[in-house]
Amino acid sequence: MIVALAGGVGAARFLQGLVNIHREDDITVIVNTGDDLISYGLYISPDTDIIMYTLAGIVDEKKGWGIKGDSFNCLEMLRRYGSEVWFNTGDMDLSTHILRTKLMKNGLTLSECTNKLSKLLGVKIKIIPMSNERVETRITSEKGGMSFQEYLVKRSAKDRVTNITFKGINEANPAPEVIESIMSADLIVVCPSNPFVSIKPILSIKGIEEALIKTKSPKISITPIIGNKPVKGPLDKIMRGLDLEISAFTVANFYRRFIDAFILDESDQNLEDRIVSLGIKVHLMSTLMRGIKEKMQIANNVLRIAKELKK
Ligand code: FO1
Repeated sequence: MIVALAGGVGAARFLQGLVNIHREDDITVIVNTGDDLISYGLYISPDTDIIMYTLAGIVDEKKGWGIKGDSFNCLEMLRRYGSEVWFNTGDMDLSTHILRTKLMKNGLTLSECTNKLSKLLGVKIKIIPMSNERVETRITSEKGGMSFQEYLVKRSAKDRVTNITFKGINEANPAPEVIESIMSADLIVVCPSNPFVSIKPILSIKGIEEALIKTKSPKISITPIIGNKPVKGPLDKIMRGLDLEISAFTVANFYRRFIDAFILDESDQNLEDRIVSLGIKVHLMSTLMRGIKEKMQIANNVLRIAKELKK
């Protein structure tokens, strides 16, 4: 079983390549839910939905989130009613949130809802939210505290981030099967996601990082940064705010407690020695994933490196 730790768009792109070269029913994805929000009473789980829509082949590829061809009539009507609308949920996308919220109200856990929704969309890989308890990523900035989506979407990531916290993290338990899948995995992949807002919440839930350290399987991470630019999202802004060096080295260093190998972009060869000095094997390659061929190539490389690590 391949187990992937995942955020949103970057992870979904890698997984799209992986499902083309490996049996879908042998892949489990543990997804960040710190970005989840409640909007107009609906429970929205953006990273889960991005992965689910991408693997179901219905994602809006250009944006990386939402459903292709979606309309926004409901939001337009809400605006007409004078509501402040900033989180862009399309009409078709809304049906996912309506159904999830209804199922949760009927007593299903977030994992049960995710399982049901992804099955209904024909997704065969197992998608597990990191926890069934609510964890909320909070951004502290010069403008005060806010949720992650307020920071990213409402305020366009323009505020200097001074701290990131995860509300509810100490009370949260790993969702069923999270620890079991990590411990029995043949390979763990840390997807090219934001380490500080997408992967850190997963690692911060009790028992998860310890399981990653303990498990015997090879653990490989793929860089989300090329040069000093993230492939997607506000990672550079967040790192600048936190006074961190904006480079793949910082990412590798952040995962050093458990990863065996790090996939570094070939243009960042100058960082290789520093990462190797952390005790991590480095593999250089092109990491940009535009088309399906590039996504499959990275996935193939990950499987090849895993085999080498097992020797
Ligand atoms: N990202 C945006 O930048 N603007 C949006 O209005 C927005 C809406 C949205 C709706 C549903 C969904 O599943 C994702 C959505 N995203 C939007 C993406 C999301 O905010 C982030 O990309 C992830 O949380 C980070 O992984």
